[in-house]
Amino acid sequence: MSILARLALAASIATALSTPLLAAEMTVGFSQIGSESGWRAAETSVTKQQAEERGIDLKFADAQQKQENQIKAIRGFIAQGVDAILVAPVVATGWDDVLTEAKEADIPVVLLDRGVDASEDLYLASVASDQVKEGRVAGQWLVDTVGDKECKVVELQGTVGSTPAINRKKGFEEAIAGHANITIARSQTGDFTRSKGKEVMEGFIKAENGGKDICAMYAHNDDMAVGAIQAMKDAGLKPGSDIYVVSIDAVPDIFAAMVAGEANATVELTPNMAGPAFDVLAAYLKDGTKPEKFIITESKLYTPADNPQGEYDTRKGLGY
Ligand code: GZL
Repeated sequence: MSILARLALAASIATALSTPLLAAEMTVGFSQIGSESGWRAAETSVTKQQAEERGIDLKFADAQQKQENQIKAIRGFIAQGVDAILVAPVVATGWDDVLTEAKEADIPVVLLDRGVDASEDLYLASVASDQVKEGRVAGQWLVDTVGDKECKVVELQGTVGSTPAINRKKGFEEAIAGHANITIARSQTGDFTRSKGKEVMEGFIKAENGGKDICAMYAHNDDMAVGAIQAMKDAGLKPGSDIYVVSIDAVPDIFAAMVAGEANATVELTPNMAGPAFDVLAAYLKDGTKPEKFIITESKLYTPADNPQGEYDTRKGLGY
């Protein structure tokens, strides 16, 4: 081998050794909450597909909605020495210790779709929607729809202590404040699931004169709304007309309900939080590029005027 060839080979070996990780060599641990809703299932499938497209080795852990399982999974990822960790934190509190352990192991963490009550220096970035805005958009739709008509609202809250449940409630209340004709008469958690949403709505209907006194149902996600719609129909009520139905996520089944005249409004939440997360992690691991701390995804209102059949057809194949 000529001297020149040897020099070129040595240079390429030196570069390869000095070049930090590229996305293709990233191993990422993902602590996912569970599969409580259609949206969550879509987020999981989109995350796996985004990882595959980037050649990322994804270690997936489903916590079945239990924070202790998430903490255990994160400790496992740290022990494995992954390059980075994604976490969708089921509730806002109780993360300081495990996030500190990840930081001390020099493993960057990106939060997906929910937030934590912990110091911002314990995670590299958060990819989530503006959940207060989602609640405000839902509330504003109701204000615009009922005008000055008396409207008693029942509310199905998300998982107790989760940032979407806290923030979506806050945003909705902000939107209806100053409209004394719109009041939240009953509010209870349905834990983001269809079955619990149906069960809680059955209780609301019983407590409110067979549902005749209820003007609107606001659910923090579409899955609880779909469960509530079933409860209304079982009670001989017409969801979407006797009782307005407004919720959040924009999953296919809420568009199917709109086509059937049984739902009135939803606020979109993209299931692709992982794409932006992988991008900031690749840049950070490559050369230490620090991303924006909070990457905010869009929140768009959809109603039956927005081609619900087309929206259903488009979304159905996305892993919901
Ligand atoms: C919100 C996300 C919520 C979805 C629900 O960002 O955390 O969790 O709205 C899911 O469908 O259960």
